Amino acid sequence: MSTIAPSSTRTAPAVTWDVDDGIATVVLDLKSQPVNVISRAVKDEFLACFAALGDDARVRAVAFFSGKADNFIAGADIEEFVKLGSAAEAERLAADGQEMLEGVARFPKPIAVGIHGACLGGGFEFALACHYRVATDHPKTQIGLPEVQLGILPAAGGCQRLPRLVGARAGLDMILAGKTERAAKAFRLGMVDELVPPAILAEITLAAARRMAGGWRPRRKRPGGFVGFLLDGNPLGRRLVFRMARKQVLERTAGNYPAPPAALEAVAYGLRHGMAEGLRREAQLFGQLAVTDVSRKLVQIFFATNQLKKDPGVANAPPAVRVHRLGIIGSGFMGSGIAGTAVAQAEVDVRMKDADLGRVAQGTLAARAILDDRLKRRRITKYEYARLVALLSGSDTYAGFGRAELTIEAVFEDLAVKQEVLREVAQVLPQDGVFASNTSTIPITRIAEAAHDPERVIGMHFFSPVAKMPLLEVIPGARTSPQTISTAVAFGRRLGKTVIVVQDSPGFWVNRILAPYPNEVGHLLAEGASIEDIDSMAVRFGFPVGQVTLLDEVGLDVAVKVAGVMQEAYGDHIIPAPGSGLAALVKAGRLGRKSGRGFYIYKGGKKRGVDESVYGLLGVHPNGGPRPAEILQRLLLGMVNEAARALGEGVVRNPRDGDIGAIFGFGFPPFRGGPLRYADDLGAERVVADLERLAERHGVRFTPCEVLQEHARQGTKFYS
Ligand code: T1G
Repeated sequence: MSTIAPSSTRTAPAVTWDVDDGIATVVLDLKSQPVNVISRAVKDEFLACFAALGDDARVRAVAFFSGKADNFIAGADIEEFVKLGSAAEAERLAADGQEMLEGVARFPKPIAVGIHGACLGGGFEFALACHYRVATDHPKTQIGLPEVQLGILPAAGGCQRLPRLVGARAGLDMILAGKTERAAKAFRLGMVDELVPPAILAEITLAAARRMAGGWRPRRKRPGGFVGFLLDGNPLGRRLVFRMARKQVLERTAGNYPAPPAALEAVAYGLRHGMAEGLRREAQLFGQLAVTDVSRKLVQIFFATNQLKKDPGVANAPPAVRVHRLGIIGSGFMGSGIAGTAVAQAEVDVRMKDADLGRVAQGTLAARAILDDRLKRRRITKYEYARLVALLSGSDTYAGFGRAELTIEAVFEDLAVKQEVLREVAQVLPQDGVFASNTSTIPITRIAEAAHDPERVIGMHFFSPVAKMPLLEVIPGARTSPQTISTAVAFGRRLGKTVIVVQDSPGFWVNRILAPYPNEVGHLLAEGASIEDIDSMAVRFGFPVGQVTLLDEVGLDVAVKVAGVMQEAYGDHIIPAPGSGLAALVKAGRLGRKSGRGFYIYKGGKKRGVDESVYGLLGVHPNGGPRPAEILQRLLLGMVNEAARALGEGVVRNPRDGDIGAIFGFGFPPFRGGPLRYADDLGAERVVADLERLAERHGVRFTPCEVLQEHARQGTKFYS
């Protein structure tokens, strides 16, 4: 086995190789890290290795593999590029990476690469520079260029090589959304040449290297056939493709994310002016993006979610109980959503229960719909679909709940009903079975009063729709045991959720910091603001939808319920606007999207315009109201103030959890980093001054909380 002396910081070399019968087998295994990444040091080892192989007359071809069990290469080392001090330095880093891969692409001996596990960013760009790609047909094998999700673009040739391999449209579809694909789809798109079971990856890759050593070269058919030729294959067609892509990108990013338009520019420029010019433009654009605040914020979110992935949720956490069977009580919208997600993500046995078999059947169908959707989008095979569907069962009794390590209730939002369910199921739950409530407003400690052993009662607050919303709030009650916490957190993570542990106080974290937001909508409408103005300001700030639209999505009846709990708990500063407010709409049967009418009209599942008659029902008149800038300030600073106040009370353990909760819970714009990072960017002094000005004009609901005042006094930040 040959190696290159590793850099001073590492003892073991990352790149090793052997030569056998003319084929050099190269293995990358960064022993110091759980995943392979391409750092400067690894790049140096690559360069030295390929130089040695180039000079080695025994070598006629190369087969490249990762030495990691489930990871190929996770890309360039993100830790390195966040330390970049200038656009020029970043551009240099990209150009160096391009140069290395140009060396691979032009290597005088053919290189076949065997891919198993995550092959992302610079890792896939390396594979694209190689001459033949074999990938394993395995769930762990994810292939793509996710760079725009970090606020940058693929800068080691990805914007040039991928569109040339799979066509401009398919390449842009991957790059502009930062998609990663399962190996089967990557094969269908032409991103890899062969799809094999993991057991024969080495054999097939070596065979390909031998074939190429003998002069064989892969003949890849033109991607996309005739349409591909019409649109991807000529400048006129491509001009149309780029124009449409530019339109979609601007619609999706609302101009808040510079990376996708820049990536489009890098792809278009390269296809117009050739590979070399394309690479130069790519490096230049990467340099500009890598030092932006947007990229820094998105990278902070990447590392924050990674830290949360490893956080058991409680200090000195006892090992979590592994859940093999999940019990679900209440097969309505939330219950069936949890059931379907549990089968699809965690592949556990799910037993549903509801008052009658009719409801159970409906719930089972709704849960199965999550699997249907994955089958339709080819995320699972027919065989996997059949196997997963078989994991779902239901009944109108608690039969089967005796083997459920975890049971989650999602019944009607009422304390007495939930306590009754707890008493019933407690009679059949296994010795160390955990009971979790999906309540969004009722204190867990209150629910647990109905339990013989409240240590095993916890809150698991999912967001709707469960299969799509990434956040899970885990809420320990006053007597919940550490093992119950670690069990709930671990299971939440198996569902693919980002889990934050929050305090058992009204509204928990997400509904708590959201509370001032809909409340302020009431005040703004009463002062003559229009629904359009309120929603458009929020979207321009970066929210996926406006607050009024969000109320219609959540359901006005649910919003009234949550608002009631918030006003009761925090009446000193959550002060509703005069008049009947949302209750009048609910009384008129307007529940939002689910009833076809709320603030907006919904037809055929689509949102139509504002329902003007809603103003009459609310007793308000949209006659101009506050200036747009003030609308936004009042919506945002109310939330920032509540987030700071709740953090001060320990509702979340740290600002990281708070910001991740806001971003994943209700779409606080990721490029702003979350309400607490946003407050840091504004500066506590300015936030306090703005709040004091608003309090003078609009009342105590804007009185800056003590936490913010202290930061303003000390000149400190939430993130030190
Ligand atoms: N750089 C640095 N550290 C990384 C890393 C990376 N690219 N990827 C993962 N890590 C760390 C991570 O922080 C964690 O650290 C540990 O590895 C295990 O990760 C030129 C410039 C690969 C799917 O965006 O999506 O290439 O917490 O817990 O759940 O165009 O990590 O243990 O200290 O997430 O199995 C583009 C990012 C880079 C992929 C594995 N690449 N990584 O998930 O493990 S930009 C990405 C992931 C680029 C080029 C550009 C996931 C994963 P710690 P983990 P996992």
